[in-house]
Amino acid sequence: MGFKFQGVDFLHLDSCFTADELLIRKTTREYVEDKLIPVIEADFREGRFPRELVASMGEMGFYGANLEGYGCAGISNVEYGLVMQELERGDSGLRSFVSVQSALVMYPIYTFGSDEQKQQWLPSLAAGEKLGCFGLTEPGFGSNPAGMTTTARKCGEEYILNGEKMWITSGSIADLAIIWAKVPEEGKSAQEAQVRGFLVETNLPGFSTRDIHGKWSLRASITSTLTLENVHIPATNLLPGTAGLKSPLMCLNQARYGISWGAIGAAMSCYDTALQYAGLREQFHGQPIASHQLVQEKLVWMISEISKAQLLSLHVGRLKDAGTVGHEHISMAKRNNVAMALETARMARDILGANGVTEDYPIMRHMMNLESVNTYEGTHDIHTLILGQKITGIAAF
Ligand code: TGC
Ligand code: FAD
Repeated sequence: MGFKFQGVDFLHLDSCFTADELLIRKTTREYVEDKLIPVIEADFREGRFPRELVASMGEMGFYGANLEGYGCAGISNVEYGLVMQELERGDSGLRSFVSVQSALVMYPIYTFGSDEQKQQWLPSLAAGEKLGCFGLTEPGFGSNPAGMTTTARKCGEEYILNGEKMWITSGSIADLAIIWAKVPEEGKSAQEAQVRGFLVETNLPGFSTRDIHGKWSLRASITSTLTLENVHIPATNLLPGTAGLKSPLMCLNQARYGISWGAIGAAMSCYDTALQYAGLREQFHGQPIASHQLVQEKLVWMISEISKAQLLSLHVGRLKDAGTVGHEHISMAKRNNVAMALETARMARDILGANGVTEDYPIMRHMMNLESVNTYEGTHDIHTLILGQKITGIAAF
């Protein structure tokens, strides 16, 4: 069941996109329609990541698409955003997989890595031959990663890593983990230890993973705990450009930017489903429910908020392409658009009545996914505080 997606462009925003941007959106939309939509409900129900799509997404050029060289597509940030929008119109889990591979694994290698590290890893990550994960969060440190307890101790020509990372997307299928750890120094306290990033191959002795089961959200995505017990890595696996918490936060900016577009995709799917359903479903006097004022009010709220979110992400994307975006702009887009998408999903579910709670329609799946999206990459409230700090000058964390 379900409806064929019609696209959502109330404000004629397509006139603001270039021909290339529209082409990239079209080909990604067709990919999602062809490859993901037919399998996603079953995969979500079974808690299965559609791994068979990994290679074809590499061929499509989705991984690290807004990076230049090393086999990456080299598209603009707006084009990359449209890819994220279309993927998440299918499912947040697939967008999350591509986000992690691109923004949280390839971006740090591209930005902080040595030439050798880039040559070694980026082409195979771009092709999807190698998979990566990003280990920042720990069991005791989610919103406050500065408190992390994972350490990397320098010992001759090696670092030895110890610690635990939790809630790590793609953890157990990754060939490579980007691990953020504190590097203790002689004569300095643990608090003074600097956070740095490391390339950790997941087949090394002492590295193990355990998948987290029982999620009612992002069921088509793998989430794992990573344990590092005396993992020895060559000193050359340090990402040399990393220096302090700012480095992983720079990676989060890339991922949060993509999420701001992805959330629009999920909202578009919910709105479009509700609109089509409301035109067909009849109640009272043989009239479609779309003829009732209260139903129209919900649809109008949704299309207004989606249109505002589209404008916000497009503008932030243009700023990012111009090199003038601030991380607070990205926080505003992530915070606003995910909250908007969650509310849209809830209203759309309401319009479908009882049918809305079934897997015959994508709405409930999007709603459950968006609960995670609201929490990861900085919770809604953490982004409130980031924005509050920016406008008042006072940190209220
Ligand atoms: P604070 O003292 O504010 O900042 C430390 C240094 O970093 C700078 N900075 C940033 N730089 C770049 N981008 C940003 N977004 C930045 N935010 C801050 C800051 O200027 C400072 O620089 P410097 O030169 O003075 O050293 O740090 P804090 O410890 O007070 O923390 C601030 C806070 C709370 C905003 C930060 O910790 C935070 O964002 N927490 C949320 C954690 C989070 O988002 N985790 C995400 C984990 S990954 C994930 O969820 C993947 S989900 C899968 C998917 O993406 O699909
Ligand atoms: P907490 O930090 O414990 O927050 C709980 C509540 O307290 C929230 O409402 C929060 O807003 C509030 N709160 C916290 N501090 C404050 C404050 N100062 N003021 C007001 N309110 C506050 N992490 C990775 O590193 N890599 C990944 O790949 C990754 N993938 C994920 C995939 C999924 C499906 C999920 C659910 C999470 C993933 N995460 C990942 C972890 C994610 O980034 C964290 O869940 C997130 O940062 C929040 O941390 P927490 O869950 O520990 O919540």
